[in-house]
This record gives sequence, structure tokens and C-alpha cells, in this order.
Amino acid sequence: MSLLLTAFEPFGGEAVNPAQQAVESLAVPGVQKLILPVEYGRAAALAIDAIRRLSPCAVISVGQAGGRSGITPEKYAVNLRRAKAPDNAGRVFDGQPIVPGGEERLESSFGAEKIAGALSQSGLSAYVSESAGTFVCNDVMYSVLWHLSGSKVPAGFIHVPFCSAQAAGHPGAFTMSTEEITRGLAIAVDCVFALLKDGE
Ligand code: PCA
Repeated sequence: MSLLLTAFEPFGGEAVNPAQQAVESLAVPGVQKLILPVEYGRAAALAIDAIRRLSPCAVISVGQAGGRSGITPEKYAVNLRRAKAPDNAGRVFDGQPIVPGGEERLESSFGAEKIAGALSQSGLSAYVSESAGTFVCNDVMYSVLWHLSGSKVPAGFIHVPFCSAQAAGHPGAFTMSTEEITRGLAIAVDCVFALLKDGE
């Protein structure tokens, strides 16, 4: 059984998505990768399809949150779609639920604190985030946690900051090299494998 690691295509006019670049360059055994479109509903459906098909031992989804000053494992997803920016299919939501009647908030189950701690210890800027936003990343995080609720499969979301290649377009913003982000994801994957081992 392998761990499912998802990331996203570029969005918001950016040429790259460092989440995609880091996931694609990560070379660790036991990981299956999936790059998702930045589209409400469709991204989540593709992730859930992959979960049904692959029965992964754990799921980590990764996306970009430009402006963050480190790698941020997310603690909560909320049952809400709301963003001024359109998704890559041109759709805008202004306050609709992801799962009508679903719980308001779901908590990640992949050990956000442990991951942030391990990242910091390795010298990477990292902290736990309490909000994954209300755009497509939150949509995937909420939908995957909802799908897996009641199962023993740990899941969660990690937002990564701008990468160095995006620095010119965002003067003054915090950036990390793609290599550092990739190293961070390798650490996160290790933490989740350790969590699974502890639970055996
Ligand atoms: N970040 C966006 C969607 C895709 C991505 O990488 C978000 O934070 O919702």
C-alpha cells in the first residue's frame, strides 16, 4: 500500500505551482503522485477516485499559499467555497457549502503539529496553519477528509510558500527554493509513515 501525494497545476496567472514541482521531483519509495486541476469539485472528485482505486495508506495533498512564510501543515478544513478569484474553469463561489449538510469543520488526521515540528527541526521555516482558506485547496482537503471520515487512513493538507522562481513577480514576499520545499515534503511523508508505524 502506498501513500497518495497530490498537488495542483498552476493557477492565478502563475507560470508554475511549486507544490506541483516539489511533488514531481520528490523521489521517495512508497508514494503515488497525482496532479489535480485547480477546479472546485473536479479536483476533489479526482482525488477521491484515486483513493478508491489505490486504497492508499495515507493521503497528503499539497498546494501553494503565496504569502505564507514557511511550509504550513493545515489543521482544519471548512465546509465552504468562497473566493473572489475564479478557479481555472472560471467559476466563482461566494459562500456555498462543499458538502450540503456536512460538518462545518474537519480536522486533519496526519499529525500537523508533528510535521511542522520535524520541518522546523530540520531548519526549514514551518508552522501549523489553522485555515486552509476557502478556495480549491480547502475544497480538496475537506472532501478528502469527509470521504475518509470513519476510516483509519490519515490525511491532511500542506500549503507551501512562493518558490524562488516566483520571487520577481512578488517583490518582498517570502520564498523558498523548490529543493527546500521538496525536502520539506520528504520530511512530511516520513512523519506520516512513522505515524502509521506507531499505530500498528
Ligand atoms: N493553491 C490554491 C489552489 C491551488 C493551489 O495550489 C489554494 O490555496 O486554494
